[in-house]
Amino acid sequence: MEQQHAGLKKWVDEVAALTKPDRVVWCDGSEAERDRLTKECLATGELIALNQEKLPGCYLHRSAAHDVARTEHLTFTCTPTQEETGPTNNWMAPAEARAKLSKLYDGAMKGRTMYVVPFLMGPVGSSFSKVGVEITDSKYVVLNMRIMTRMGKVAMDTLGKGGEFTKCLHSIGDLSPERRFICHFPQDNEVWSVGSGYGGNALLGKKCMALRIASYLGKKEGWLAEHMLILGLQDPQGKMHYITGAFPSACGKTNLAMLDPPKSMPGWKAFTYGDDIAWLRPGADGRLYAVNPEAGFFGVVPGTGTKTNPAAFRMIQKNTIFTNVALREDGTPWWEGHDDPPPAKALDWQGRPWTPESTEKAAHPNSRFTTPAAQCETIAPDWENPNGVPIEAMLFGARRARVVPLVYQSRSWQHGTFLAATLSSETTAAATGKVGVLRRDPMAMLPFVGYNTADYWQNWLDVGGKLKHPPKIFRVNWFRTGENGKFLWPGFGENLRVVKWVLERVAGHGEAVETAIGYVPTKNAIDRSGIDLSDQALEQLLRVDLPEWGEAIGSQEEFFAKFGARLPAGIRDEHAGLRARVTSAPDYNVDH
Ligand code: GTP
Ligand code: SPV
Ligand code: MN
Repeated sequence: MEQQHAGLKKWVDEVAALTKPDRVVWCDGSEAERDRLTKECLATGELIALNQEKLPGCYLHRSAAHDVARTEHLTFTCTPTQEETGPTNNWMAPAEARAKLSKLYDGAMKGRTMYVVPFLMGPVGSSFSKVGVEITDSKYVVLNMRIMTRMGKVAMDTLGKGGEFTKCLHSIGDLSPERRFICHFPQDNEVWSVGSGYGGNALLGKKCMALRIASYLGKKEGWLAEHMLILGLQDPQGKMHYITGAFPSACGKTNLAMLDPPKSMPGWKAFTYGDDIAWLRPGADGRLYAVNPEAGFFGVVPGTGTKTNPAAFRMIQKNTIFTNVALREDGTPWWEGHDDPPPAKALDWQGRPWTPESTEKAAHPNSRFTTPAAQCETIAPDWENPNGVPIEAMLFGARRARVVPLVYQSRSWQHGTFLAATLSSETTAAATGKVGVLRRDPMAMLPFVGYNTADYWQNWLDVGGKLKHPPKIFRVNWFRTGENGKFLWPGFGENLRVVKWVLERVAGHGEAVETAIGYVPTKNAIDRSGIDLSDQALEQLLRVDLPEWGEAIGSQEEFFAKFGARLPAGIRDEHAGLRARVTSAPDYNVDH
């Protein structure tokens, strides 16, 4: 490919001088290039061919056993001052980070090929879109980036001779967590990652650029980069509605994005726009418009079956890279939650013999598929619309076994921003660390805000201030459990019942009671036709337990205190307002 961009060429030369690869290859994104790299990966064992008759174009990758999820404790924001990074991110001084990582990059690509991967985040020709260039020594990363982004020539054409781009430098290094760092330099529009080949640590267009760097650019330029799915819904009258959903990792974005309307709700149709990231900008008409910057899905495999997510299950039968799933004797993959029962014999995600008697899981809980968005049967016909789609409602969801009702509506954009800022969830396998621990995860962005989260909240308030028709903001919780520890709500396609109420509220009807925390649906407002959900279960799902909320307010206060004077007044006011409403509610002490 012709290298016309002097700044890009200079950077590539500098990196090559430091990392000392045997050769440098500029990627054009062509099918021939994909086929060549795939062949090389098959030869080295980086990829294992799956049964090509049953699953054309599908391959398995087994990662290093200790490199299977994002490593948040090794992820840093490198702003000139620690104050700019804030209390919820790890900070490293830029000079220190550059010195430390330069040592790790020095000679790291000896004997290897260095790939230069230009990529475009966002639709071609869209004012939302941004160019990045990833330099990597991993063919697996190149093949994944080719699916997840618009890669190669199209990005170079968009970049032109002098365009801006995010510099994304990646080397797998020796894969040791001791020498693993994912560093962001927002002021320099740059990411340096070393020591991991896993998804969010290595596919730098995704979390590193499209969330951490983009959230910083959004602050500067007046827009939002969010960890959100984008879903279009056609109602039985034929009208289209657009919503987003922000849920922490492994909390249901891909599933909701490919929602399968239940048979008992005829006339509804769902269209997928995005499953993980949304870039949102105020439009000239005062509405908020969303585009999906990605071109593929990097989805959680376990739990994907025709009963839960049929569109995803069918989507991953071709042109898919599977990472860390189990392998059956006939060369097809298997995982917990697959349509087929557990195989009598298989190789687990590390390639070790596995039988149903094994105590360990066959697939890693954070095993993933990488698949082109275009081959999803629910993909919206206009998913690459350069103008994006106007958002009516935003859902914030998380795993909460207790306290948080199935759904409630905030009172305003400011209250909704507060509600999102206080989101908390039980941790999952998508990041290393203990699973099931409750933590605050504002906007589902805790690990992805690229600067001080207090300033990020101010940007939310500022962007909302520019909107004549701001989206309505809702909290949802598919994960509330009953006394037996089982989920009370059927979830998956049935989540449409909640979304239906959300859209009714947006339209100005939809019955609700005003509570201290916001508007909660009346029991009759949730459509239960065709499902077996008792009055009692629904009451439990919708219950607002004020003493429990009293405790939550205390924990919110502790969280907000970390931000000191930087906490926006709008957030402080909403917190005080909630406290006043909860403690003055007539039945506050009833359960004490
Ligand atoms: P990331 O890709 O990590 O950002 O995850 P995600 O938010 O896209 O989550 P995903 O849709 O992949 O779901 C993660 C897990 O939650 C899967 O095991 C799903 O089966 C499960 N899940 C998703 N939706 C629901 C639901 O409505 N109810 C229940 N009980 N489980 C769900
Ligand atoms: C997530 O963890 O939210 C993901 C997977 O979507 S990763 O790309 O690793 O961030
Ligand atoms: Mn995600």
